[in-house]
Parts: sequence; C-alpha cells; structure tokens
Amino acid sequence: MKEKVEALKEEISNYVATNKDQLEAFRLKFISRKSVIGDLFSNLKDVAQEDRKAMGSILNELKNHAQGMFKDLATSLENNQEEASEAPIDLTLPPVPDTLGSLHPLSITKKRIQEIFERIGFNISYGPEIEDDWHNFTALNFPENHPAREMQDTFFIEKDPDIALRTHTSSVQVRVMENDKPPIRTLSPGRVFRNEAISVRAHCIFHQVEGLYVDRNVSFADLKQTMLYFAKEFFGKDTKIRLRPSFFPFTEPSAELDISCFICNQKGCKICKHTGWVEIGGCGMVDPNVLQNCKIDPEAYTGFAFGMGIERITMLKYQVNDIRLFTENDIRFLRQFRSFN
Ligand code: 2NM
Repeated sequence: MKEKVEALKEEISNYVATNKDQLEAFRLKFISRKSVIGDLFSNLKDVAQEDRKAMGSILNELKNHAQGMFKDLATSLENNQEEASEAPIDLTLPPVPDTLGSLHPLSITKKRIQEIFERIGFNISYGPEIEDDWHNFTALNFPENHPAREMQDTFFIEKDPDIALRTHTSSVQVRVMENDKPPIRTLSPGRVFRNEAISVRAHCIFHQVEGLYVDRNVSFADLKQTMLYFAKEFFGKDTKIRLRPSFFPFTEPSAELDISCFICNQKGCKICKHTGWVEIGGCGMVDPNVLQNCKIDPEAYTGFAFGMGIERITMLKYQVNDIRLFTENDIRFLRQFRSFN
C-alpha cells in the first residue's frame, strides 16, 4: 500500500492539465468519492490494527496533496485561458522586425548645435516662415534695390510684394530684438526658402541656424572665441578656425567662418579642395543700423551675429555628398544615423 501511495503522490505532482477535460480527469481520478484515493481509504479496514493509524495519516496527507494540486491546476488553467483569449500566440510566425527609428540627420545636427549654445547661455527662438518685408529685409539693412529682394531669389506671395517666405532666420532675431531688452543671447534654427534650382549642393527649402548676442561691450574678440568654442565642440577639440573678410548687409565688419579640414588634417583633400580649410558659415558685428531699426541704442549696445546652413554642416560632418538625400526619405540613408540618437 505504501508503494502505491508513493506512486500516486508522484503521479499527482507531475500531472499537467492544459484544458478543462484534463482537469476533470484529475478530479475524477484523485478527488472524487470513487477516486483511487477514496478506494485506498475503503481499504483501510483491511490494514492491520497496529498500522491503521499511521496509514490513515499517510492517506490524509495524500488526499490534501491531491486537493492542493487540484486548486493549483485550476487557477493556472484559468490564467492561461485569459491570456490565450487575449492574444493567441502563433509560434510559426516570423519574429517581430526591429522597427526602432532614428532622428533625421538634420534633427541630430540641430539638436547638437542647440545643446552647444545652450551651455553658454543662449536661448532658442522661433518665428514665422511667412514674413513681411520689414523683418526679412528692411530692418536688416538690405538696400531697396538689393538683388536678394528680387523675384528670382525670393518666393513672394502672389499679388502682395510685402509678404514673402523668409530667406534667412535673421528675421526671427529682428523680432527678438524688437521685443526683448539686452542682454540678448539667442539661437534661431528653422526652415528658410530661396528661389533656387535644386542640385547636389542647393535646395530651395533648407535649414539655417543663426545666433545673436547683444549687450554692452560685445566685441569682435567675443565673436571669435564663441565661434572657436562652437567649432571645437561640434567638429572636435583640435579644430582651428579662420575668419575671412566678407560682406553682409546686416553686419559690419563681416566675415566668412572657416574651420581646419578634419577630413585630411589640413594635408589637402577633395573636401577642402586642397586648401586645408572648409567654410561653415558667416558672421560679423551687428550693423548699428540694424540695432537702431529694432529700437536698441547702438551707442549703448553692440552685438555679434552668425549664420550656418544645417544641411551644409551635416554634409561635412557625415560626408553626405548630395543635399537631396535629406528629403528623399530613403530608409537605407536614414538608417545609417541610428547610432547618433
Ligand atoms: C549670417 C552672417 C552674418 C545674422 C545677422 C543677424 C541679425 F539679425 F542680428 F542682424 N542675424 N544673423 C548673420 C550675420 C547671419 O549668416 C550667414
């Protein structure tokens, strides 16, 4: 009888019920009045008097074990059925593909530039893409007959020569100067529009980031150090900068900003056209006329400003050879920027 009890104990422990029929079979076999355990209890009367008590408690233990097991089987079957009815799992299906996306390369560049300037106290400012002549041209000291004001360079709104798509984000900074008092330290990223033919290098819609710092005693040395700090942070700590005299209507003096070529370490390559330097933007001291136009006293305040093309510096940094890749949304191109998230 003892061996039989041991065998039953093991059978009960190993029992698996994956459906209600199997659970019912368990009940009939081990729990019900006519179960094997019930039979054993009936057989107790044939056991020798002196062993009967001990045997009885062994059988009770077996009975409790079976009842406990029945409870466990019932609850786990219930839980499984809930899960099963929610989402039937088809194990023959192919694995779920890796659909993790990535930031667009232009977003990555914009974000990195913002972070660099935010560390030295610049805030981020935005303005409208559809602008009036004042904010896009006149306040910025563009002469009445400046070529940038012509139809072939600027997208105008039909029948209203006062309204155009902004050609640079300097228009945002005019608004900041009009609304805020110095000290002003602001960075304006955004889309700009120029009536140009689309090519490998140029697009009629592209992105700029412009910076502006206005306060008492802002000097050209401040501009130079800020540009050097940015170049080192963005392109690497060994980067050098070079300023070349230039002209913009809104700055005087004005300069083109070059960085030492990080591709060839200034040994000469295709990227820098064997000069060792690559242009990344323009900058200068804000023209006193611009400050005046924005109701900032040019006798009390000076400022520097700079502008960069986001496409251009993204192409340089990641060696992208065609500006059109940024707007084609070819996943094979975009995927390559996953690790920069
Ligand atoms: C550039 C180059 C030089 C510029 C000027 C201004 C403002 F609004 F303060 F006058 N914002 N950005 C500026 C100066 C932009 O881009 C190549």
